Amino acid sequence: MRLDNGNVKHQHPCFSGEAHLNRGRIHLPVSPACNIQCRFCKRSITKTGPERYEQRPGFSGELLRPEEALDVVRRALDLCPEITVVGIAGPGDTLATYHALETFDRIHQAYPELIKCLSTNGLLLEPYVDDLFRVGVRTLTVTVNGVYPGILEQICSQVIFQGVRYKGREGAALLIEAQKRGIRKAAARGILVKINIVLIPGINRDHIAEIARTVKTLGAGIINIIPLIPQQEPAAFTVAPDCTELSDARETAERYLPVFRHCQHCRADAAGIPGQPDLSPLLYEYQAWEQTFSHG
Ligand code: CLF
Ligand code: SF4
Repeated sequence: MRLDNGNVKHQHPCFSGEAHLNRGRIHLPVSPACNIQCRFCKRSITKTGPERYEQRPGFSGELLRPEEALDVVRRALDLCPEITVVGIAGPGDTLATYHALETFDRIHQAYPELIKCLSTNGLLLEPYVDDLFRVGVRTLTVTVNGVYPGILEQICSQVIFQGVRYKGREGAALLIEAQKRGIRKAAARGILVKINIVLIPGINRDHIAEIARTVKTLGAGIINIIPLIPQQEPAAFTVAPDCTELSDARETAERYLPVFRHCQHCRADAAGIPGQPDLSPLLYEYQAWEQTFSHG
């Protein structure tokens, strides 16, 4: 099957309202580290047994290794032949380490017909667009929670770029500009770009129109608004948006771009048709990630 844009959209459960009912995805949790710190992010890995490891930006731990991924995909396709998409969405940032690119390279050689889908915070997207295209990535998600540094600094506390730590507004500005360059280049390369926005009441609720307008000018094709999954702390992140806030945000974004409304807030190791029983317990030895935040 040749994967042109129309075909990709039609076959992808997260880019088409139709396909989400009958097409599946397998997430490969190969990306251990992150290069920014979102204030709401709490990644953790729990192996069976008493061990428990917290993950923070820059921390690297062993998850699924790129060389193990092909076997997981083979088994997933046996269990669920409706799978059309191989996604890498975490649990850290997918471009903070080389693991996602290496994994896609292996999968693309064995299964060129499967759609490769990457989700990233976008900090390192621009320099990797050509490499991503080469290893078969045709759909991409970038999480854009703010396009003004004064707003994004309330959500993202620091950015680590080329070995230097940037805090507060300086880091936020750097991330915004990197995301813009990356989205523009990816869209121009022919990759379908979805924008995820984590809706955080009190911080970016009134900023949705500006985000949507900005990403549309960069070439993004669809928006997915993800309600914040409330955390214990800090205080600004303890309250999830209610149904009205979510619905208003979607309507606002829809003035600029189509909005995907079937998101299942998948974990980094989700498998199967979204909304149907998750197959990951049959594929992975351990259940690795808490349902805290999805990069999908
Ligand atoms: Fe995975 Fe995300 Fe690709 Fe889909 S999920 S990397 S675009 S293959 Fe889909 Fe899951 Fe929602 Fe994401 S339902 S969290 S939108
Ligand atoms: Fe990194 Fe994603 Fe967590 Fe943000 S939400 S700190 S991008 S892993």
